[in-house]
This record gives sequence, C-alpha cells and structure tokens, in this order.
Amino acid sequence: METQDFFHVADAGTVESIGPRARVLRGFAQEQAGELLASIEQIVRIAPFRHMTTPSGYAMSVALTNSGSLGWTTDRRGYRYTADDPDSGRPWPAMPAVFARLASDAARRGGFEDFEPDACLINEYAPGARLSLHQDKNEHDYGAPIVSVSLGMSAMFLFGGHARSDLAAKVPLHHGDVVVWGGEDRLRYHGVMPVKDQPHLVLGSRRINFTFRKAGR
Ligand code: MD6
Ligand code: FE
Repeated sequence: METQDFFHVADAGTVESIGPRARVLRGFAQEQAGELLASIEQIVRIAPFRHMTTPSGYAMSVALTNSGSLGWTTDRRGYRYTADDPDSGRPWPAMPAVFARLASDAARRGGFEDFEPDACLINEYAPGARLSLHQDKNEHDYGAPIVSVSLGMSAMFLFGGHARSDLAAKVPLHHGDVVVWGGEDRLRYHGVMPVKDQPHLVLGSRRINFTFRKAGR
C-alpha cells in the first residue's frame, strides 16, 4: 500500500457521476498500475515523451506520446491523428493488450459496451504542467466514449459544459482513478489545473494520464 493512496482506499470501487454519461471509477486501475507503468517504459523507449507545439505556436507544458494504430499530434499546422510518429517517421508503438483490456472493462463499468480503442494518448505532467480547457473533437466518430486513466501525483480535473465559458466542476483525480465519458457528455470542455508538487511514492513528481479513444473508422 502506498501511503499517498491510503486516503483514497476507502473510496476504491466507488463510482461517481459527473454527468448523465460521465463517471469517475475510483481506484479502477490501481491493481494494474505496475503493469501499466512497465508497458509505458517500453513505449517511451520507442516513442519518447515530447513537448509538442500547438497551432498558436506555444510548446505544451504537458509532454506526450502515443500507442496504438493512431496517435494524436499537434504542430503549427493543427491537431490530427497520424499512424506514424512524426519524430521518427515510424508507426506508433502497438497498444499493449493490458491497456486495451483495461479500457474496455472500464468503459463497460461506465455504461459503454464494446469499446475497442485504436488510440492511446499518454500525457506526462511535471509539477506546474496544466492542460487548458478543450474539447476532444479530432476523432472520427463521437459514438465511442473516452476512457482516461490517472497514475502518480494527484491532479484537479476540470469538467465543464458545452461552451468554454460554462462553469467547470473540479474533480480531484488520484493514482488509479479512471474517468469514462461519452454520449451527450462526449464533447464537454475539460482540462487539468496546474499540477501541485506532491510527490507520489512510486512515480515521484510525475503524473501520467492516458486517454483511450476510438479515433479512426
Ligand atoms: C488528463 N485528460 O487528465 C487530460 N480528455 O491529463 C483529458 O484531456 C481527457 O481525461 C478526454 C477525456 C478524459 C480526459
Ligand atoms: Fe481531453
């Protein structure tokens, strides 16, 4: 047992509704965390974390990489999914079976059957890194949900509405928590507040988040 998780053990297994079709599955990925981190180590050997540039010319404070047949990227030309890592010109590393199974199991628990992700975006946060309010709308089909897994340091997730100016709920996410959303909530604005430096016993001063999507056809 990790001491920082001690305070979250009580809620492991509980499900919180943050929208009609949006759920936080507390601790859902806790048992698999070690396996997930070992897989990430393999992935970043092939496709290292990097700070991508947004279309407006800023370097993202979050570092990212991908696994799966499609990977999300951004540069001066815009946001898109690509089959190849633009840094290496080679395909993104395959999605490990353990990832795909976790995503599908979590989706079912969150009310979405038959989720088969083809993309896993992996975000790495150092203290101070943040993600401004955005919609996930580069995917081909909004019928599939998104499954988001948090590991390492805790973060305050912002869950807004369908307009950027809508008031956003603050949802703390801890090591092992999984968020599932889709349906009428699929395009809600969301983001992450600057991550505070409260080191995690396994990951230290890092937060890792992966979001699973069905990006292609
Ligand atoms: C993060 N997550 O938690 C960033 N997007 O680090 C996302 O942007 C996100 O958690 C769509 C669905 C769930 C998410
Ligand atoms: Fe997102």
